[in-house]
Amino acid sequence: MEVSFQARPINIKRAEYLKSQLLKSNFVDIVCHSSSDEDTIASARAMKWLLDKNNIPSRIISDSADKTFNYKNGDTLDISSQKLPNNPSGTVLCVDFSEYTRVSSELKKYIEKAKNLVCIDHHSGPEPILHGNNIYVDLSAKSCSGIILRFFEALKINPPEKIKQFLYCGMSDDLKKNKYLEFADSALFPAKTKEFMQDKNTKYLYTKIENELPTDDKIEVNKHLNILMSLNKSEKMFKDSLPEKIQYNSNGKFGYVIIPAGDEQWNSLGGDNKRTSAILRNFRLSALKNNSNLDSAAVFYPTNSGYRISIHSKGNNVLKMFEHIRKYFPEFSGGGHPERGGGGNSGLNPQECIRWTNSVINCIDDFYKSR
Ligand SMILES: [Mn+2]
Repeated sequence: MEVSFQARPINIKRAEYLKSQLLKSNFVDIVCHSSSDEDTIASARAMKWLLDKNNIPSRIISDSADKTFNYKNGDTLDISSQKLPNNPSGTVLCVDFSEYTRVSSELKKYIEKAKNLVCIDHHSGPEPILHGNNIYVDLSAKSCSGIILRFFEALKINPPEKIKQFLYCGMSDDLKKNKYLEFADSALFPAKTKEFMQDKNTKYLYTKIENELPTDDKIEVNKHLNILMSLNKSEKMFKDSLPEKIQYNSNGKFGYVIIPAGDEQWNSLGGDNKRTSAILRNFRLSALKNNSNLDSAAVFYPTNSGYRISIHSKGNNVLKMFEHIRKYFPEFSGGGHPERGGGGNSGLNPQECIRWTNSVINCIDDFYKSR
């Protein structure tokens, strides 16, 4: 048996082998990676459906699954890893990850004790969970949901509409992260990029599931993924208020908005969460797009544990900027990518937040003065 499991049409023997590994046990723990995203959750739900169909009890385990995944009312995850028993009673199936750095140390210990292990994934990493026939990794696949679709296809299994909708959601979200799909603020359907059109397997699979799903199902998923399209009245007001609050450094290269600790509007929106961070990200990107003199745009805002800056830079200066800040302000912790990043501080009182913010702003101003 070959090790690799392609998102291309799957050899029936390989698919049957995987299925037999899952069905031979009397219980399956389906494990998602930490910071569970749509793809790992959709993959887990589709596999749980298959196990249910074959009368094998199972449950979905996640270190950290946001409740926002439940765009279908009443559809919740089975269990969190905090409630785990000491030992897995049957098979452990890892979806959308296949190495230990993707889970907490508690979950790692749990997985290590499994009598039978299966992994389905499209990533590779430094600490593989297993080697051999039971690990199916296809690095060419753009989502684990896509691999699961191929798996069902090989076995001639036609999942119900609800499962297809989950898989469509998992695929769309990973394709968005890969820049294969682009969501415009107000469009009901994402645009397909050149990269998407050139990837034969992705194009085939995504088009297939698109054709099989009713329009309403697809719109529901897209609204869920495209947060800016489904803003409520107060979220919209907040979004519209941000450009008015922008301040600039001395040469206008750096634009920023400060949301003070204890800000009422911010707190009424639930503080730092998936929805507010989508709004802040949109503000930074539009500010950069609309002002050609601006090199970077940032927001300072309170989080659950402290205070934070999130920043985007057109000239890919984020990491250089952070390095510069640390020269004068060594306790600043920040990281990310050249084009976007963030840094934060925990346990500050409001007075300290102001001081922290001013220090960061002064350092960034100094960074731009020298350029
Ligand atoms: Mn994935």
